[in-house]
Amino acid sequence: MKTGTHWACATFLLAIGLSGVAGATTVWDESVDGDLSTDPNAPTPVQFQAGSNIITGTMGGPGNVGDYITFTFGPGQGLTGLVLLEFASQMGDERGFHGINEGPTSFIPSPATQDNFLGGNHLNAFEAGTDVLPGLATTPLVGAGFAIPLGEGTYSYLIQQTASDPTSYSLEFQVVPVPAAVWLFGSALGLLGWLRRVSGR
Ligand SMILES: [Ca+2]
Repeated sequence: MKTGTHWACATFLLAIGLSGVAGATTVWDESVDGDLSTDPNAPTPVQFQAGSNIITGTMGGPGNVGDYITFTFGPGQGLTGLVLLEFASQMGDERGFHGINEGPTSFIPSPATQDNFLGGNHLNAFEAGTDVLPGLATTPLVGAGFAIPLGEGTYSYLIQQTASDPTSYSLEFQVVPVPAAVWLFGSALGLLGWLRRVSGR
């Protein structure tokens, strides 16, 4: 009976570990899920979960200057990182723009709308592999900036390339893992109990 319990616990811990490794969730992939909205008045709603949320798409081509999404964080949720995984232009313009604002709708960036953004910044190909959220939050090109994590509320995000240069991109939204932390705490307690039982034999 004890051995069975240990196996169950070990399997449980393995599952937790695997879920940690496989924690990146593809939230939207335009090649699978269709084009994201190009309309600032109607961003595509996406559901973020605790952990890594990946969005992959293309913008910058004719009729697709920018992609717009909107998302909501509940209590205890927030954005802690935004990693640019990929930024690949077809014609060599390696600088785009991205921005975040409060509310379920967004704006076409312009001198008239720039103050509506919490933060907006250039997004460069050379930033691939880095977290671009701190730049957006603390040294934005437009907007007053914001604190990290970006907490409870509804927000919209846009990524754009105004040059007619189709650019594929991939972004990883890192959401405060409150439930995951609870799970880890629980599994740590489980591990402790398991070690005690093992060492006590
Ligand atoms: Ca698109």
